[in-house]
Amino acid sequence: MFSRILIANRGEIALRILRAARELDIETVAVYSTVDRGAAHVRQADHAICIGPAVASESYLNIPRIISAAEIANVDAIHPGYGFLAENAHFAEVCRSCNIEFIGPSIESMQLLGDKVSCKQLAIKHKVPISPGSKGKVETEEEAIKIAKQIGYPVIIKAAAGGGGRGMRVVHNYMALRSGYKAAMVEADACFGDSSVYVEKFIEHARHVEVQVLGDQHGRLVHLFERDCTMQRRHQKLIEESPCPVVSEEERDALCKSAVRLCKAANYHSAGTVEFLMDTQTHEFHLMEVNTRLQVEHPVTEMVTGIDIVKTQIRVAAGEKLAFTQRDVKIRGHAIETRINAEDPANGFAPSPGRIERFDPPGGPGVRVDTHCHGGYVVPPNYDSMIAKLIVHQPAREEAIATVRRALGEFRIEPIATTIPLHDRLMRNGQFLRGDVDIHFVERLLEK
Ligand code: MV4
Repeated sequence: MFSRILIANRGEIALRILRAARELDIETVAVYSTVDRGAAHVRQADHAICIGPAVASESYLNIPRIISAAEIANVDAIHPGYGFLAENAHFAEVCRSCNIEFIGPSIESMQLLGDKVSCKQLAIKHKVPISPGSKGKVETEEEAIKIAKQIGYPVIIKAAAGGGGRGMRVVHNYMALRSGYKAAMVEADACFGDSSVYVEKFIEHARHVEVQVLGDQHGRLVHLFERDCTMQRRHQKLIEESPCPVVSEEERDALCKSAVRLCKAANYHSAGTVEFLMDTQTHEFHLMEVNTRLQVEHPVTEMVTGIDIVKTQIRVAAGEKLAFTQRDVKIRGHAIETRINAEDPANGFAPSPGRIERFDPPGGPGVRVDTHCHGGYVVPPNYDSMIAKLIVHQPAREEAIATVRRALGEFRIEPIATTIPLHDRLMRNGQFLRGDVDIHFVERLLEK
């Protein structure tokens, strides 16, 4: 096992990783920007190194500074958390060249699955359901038009190097495709330094359902069932739950098996997530992308399976074998996560950084709060606005929703604006309660 690891992140996830490391008896090294000098992850780590100013490009995203800290602290491994450098194959390469273990998948899997075109080609080869469209990247406007004619409008143009909703555009007809195709390529080149795009049928009414996987470096890979992340706004998830309230046992089995097939084909190890769109009318699944990292919403899966994903991720990175098989993984009850952001839902979700005078998290049966905040904490304006995750676990969905409502009522965060009132509203919404939502639901509700 590792003796010492560096956590290349901040906020709640830095604390989450620190806790996992401590339970594994691994020393922790925190890194921080000047604005985070008093942060909980800095105070709680065994060692802490300042890596630069608040601006992420000069601290948490700065590879030379993080590697320098890792060398000075003489760590065995780096955990990147999520965001920042977590899906950066170049960073994993630098770690390898410095003899530091990157706690994540191999560089090769990150590259193969990170490129949406090669990921989709692998999916086709292994009979993982996809949306009909181009076989690979689309090189010319004529080709895009030909494919759109075959599959029918609307179609979606996606950047091969995109992901998480960046670098895509939906077109509803021939004229929009003619003007959109070049623009999509120019945009992809500007955003990702890669102009490759591909085209597929746009699924108009869909849910976001994703499968958590965990693999070791000895060829074992299991799934931890699915999460439903349909409740989102502008590609930012708001609520995640497990299991998905609308998939049948047969659908679940097929979905999870296809995620395992794809990841095994990519020689995947570590924690990963295969995202699918589920057509709300036909219940057909279509691969969206693979996230080669630990995700924000991993706790809902931890609650329903009882598996500590972060500890497992560290163990397999150190070369250990998975200590459980697929048969050992069971869904126990229902878990829901609500993301509490320092944003004002009543004012267009404007960021609401600043000093939190009062921070009283909820407690009691079935409640877990993952946060780095406390009374007196100042939310800096420089990073992601998520300040806490409220996760509940109960035997059934209805009870879980009741617990979320109860816990939201206990949660006091003052005086900054947060997404708590929005969550309270969503947890009483009839369509959400019935499972009658799609990925556009929240935006449509807020328009009203
Ligand atoms: C799609 C899609 C519909 N059809 N692909 C969004 C993020 C990235 N993972 C891919 N995404 C989507 N891909 C096909 N073939 C719908 C989405 C999508 C979405 C699209 C427009 C507006 C909001 C959306 C929210 C989630 C997913």
